[in-house]
Amino acid sequence: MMAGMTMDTITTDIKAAAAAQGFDVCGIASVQQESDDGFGDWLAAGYHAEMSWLLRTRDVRQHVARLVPDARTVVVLGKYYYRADATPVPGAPRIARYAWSRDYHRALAKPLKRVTAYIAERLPGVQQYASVDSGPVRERAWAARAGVGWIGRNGLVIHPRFGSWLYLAAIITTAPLTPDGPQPNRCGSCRACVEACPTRAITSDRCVDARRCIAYHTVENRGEIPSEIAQRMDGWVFGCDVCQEVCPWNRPERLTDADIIIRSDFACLDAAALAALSDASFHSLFDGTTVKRAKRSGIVRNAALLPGHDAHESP
Ligand code: B12
Ligand code: SF4
Ligand code: SF4
Repeated sequence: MMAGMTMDTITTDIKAAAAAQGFDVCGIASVQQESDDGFGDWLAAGYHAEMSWLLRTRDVRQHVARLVPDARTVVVLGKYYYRADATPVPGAPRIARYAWSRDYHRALAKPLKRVTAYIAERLPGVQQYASVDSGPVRERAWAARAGVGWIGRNGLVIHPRFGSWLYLAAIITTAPLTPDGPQPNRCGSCRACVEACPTRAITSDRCVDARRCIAYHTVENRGEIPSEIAQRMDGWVFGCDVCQEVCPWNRPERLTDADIIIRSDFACLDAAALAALSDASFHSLFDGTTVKRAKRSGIVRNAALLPGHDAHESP
């Protein structure tokens, strides 16, 4: 470290570097804040459904030091993605807002790498692990500890300005950066998300049972969708935004449009065409987007369940 340079200054510079890379929020948590916040109980209850990778990586998710020995802080970054025009025409199949732009895993990879490199440049010798979504890092819990927002009743991190429309990424680092404090929970007496969830998947405050969640079934479930869920899919073919759309912190009138390019053709998808999607059309429509995660078979299965489609009427 250069003489006279305090950790506060370096922390401020890292936040500026994150902003320069296009991240809308950046908060820092001390690893000392790591605690048992119910993750183990969530797994023990079977709420992870068939996502066995969550069970397999349980230990490392609960102890960041398994990824980076001597880790001192976790830098949490958020990228805002709300766009008013990412709204399907009435009756068209619905794709969740987070999937209307370029796959965020890819879009954020380089900016994240640059912020990680910047930390190493300022503090040579630091050990770090960076991840967007797919690494064994509990991004929401760390975002809350880093003061990026609070965890709402729907389980999502809510930022006072951006609502819950944020992709999250995290850098675990041995750098002893200056931590931010957590934010107060501002859900108050509101229960809009709990009441609006079509499948009653929010079982208690901040706790979502993936076995009942439309986002799980449309994206991660590789088998059959249980009929009690299939009947309540509400037009979703990839993900689900109901518990976000009803949240007062996500009201369109309090939000501005994010500076991202979206797939405006996702506004008028056709259920019958999706249910009959060939391999080639699946690739031309969804390559480069997060929708690829569901695979062609998943999209075809989901679209076939939509109202008005023959498969939906069959017993
Ligand atoms: C598995 C997973 C899912 C699963 C399970 C969802 C779930 N509720 O956990 C499924 C497929 C259903 C899913 C759905 C969605 N997901 Co998801 N998902 C993940 C993933 C990969 C791991 C999450 C996980 O470990 N879950 C297990 C829970 C128990 O643990 P946790 O999230 O670490 O934290 C919980 C505890 O910390 C607890 N908690 C903390 N403090 C306290 C205190 C008390 C007292 C209590 C009781 C609880 C508590 O609350 C947290 C939320 O439940 C993360 C990425 C990542 N690497 O973290 C993305 C992630 C959480 N998902 C994300 C998104 C955007 C979604 C969807 C909105 C996508 C969509 N539109 O369809 C939905 C929302 C569903 C919902 N309401 O949760 C974002 C969230 C962004 C945000 N602003 O919060 C993440 C962070 C991905 C990313 N990098 O941006 N997801
Ligand atoms: S994503 Fe949809 S199904 Fe899942 S908890 Fe939210 S509203 Fe319920
Ligand atoms: S809808 Fe209400 S209870 Fe649910 S997350 Fe938003 S403010 Fe909290």
